[in-house]
Amino acid sequence: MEMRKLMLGVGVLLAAAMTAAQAAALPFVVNQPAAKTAVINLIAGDGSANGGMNFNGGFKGDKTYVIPFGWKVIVKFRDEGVLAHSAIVIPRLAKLPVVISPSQAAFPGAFVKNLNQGWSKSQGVYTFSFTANKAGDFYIACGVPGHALAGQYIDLVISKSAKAASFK
Ligand SMILES: [Cu+2]
Repeated sequence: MEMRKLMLGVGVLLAAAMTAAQAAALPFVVNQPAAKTAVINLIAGDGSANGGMNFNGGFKGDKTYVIPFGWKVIVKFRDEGVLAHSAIVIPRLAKLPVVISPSQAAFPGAFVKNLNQGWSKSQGVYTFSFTANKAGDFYIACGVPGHALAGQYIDLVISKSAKAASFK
């Protein structure tokens, strides 16, 4: 009986360790060309870059997602940081506002629920999707007040010439 409990405990620990390792190894983008779909793993607070105010370690537009025009984009957002964060796709603004509202989304539904409050690590993954039916340059920005202004945004390019989605 005790041995059985111990074995169960070890199993739970192994499962937890595997989940953490899998999260660390998540690809930032997965192409599904036959379905013209890109699955994006968008991780807020991924390491200490910009005081944790980053996506996939990028900030102030120093990293870029490229998506082929017309593809469906499925964004799997998670927060690995200490602070609550969120995300919204917005047009590239010359000056980022302190507060971003869901009505500023460049595509219908292209934002994390509780945009201004944010989404914490304990809430797990939040998935949203949109169709990249406008070519051009956009930002993926955090919607928690002040975060985008502090640099928590990366670039998103919707390209008529790209054949696959990428992140770099
Ligand atoms: Cu944030």
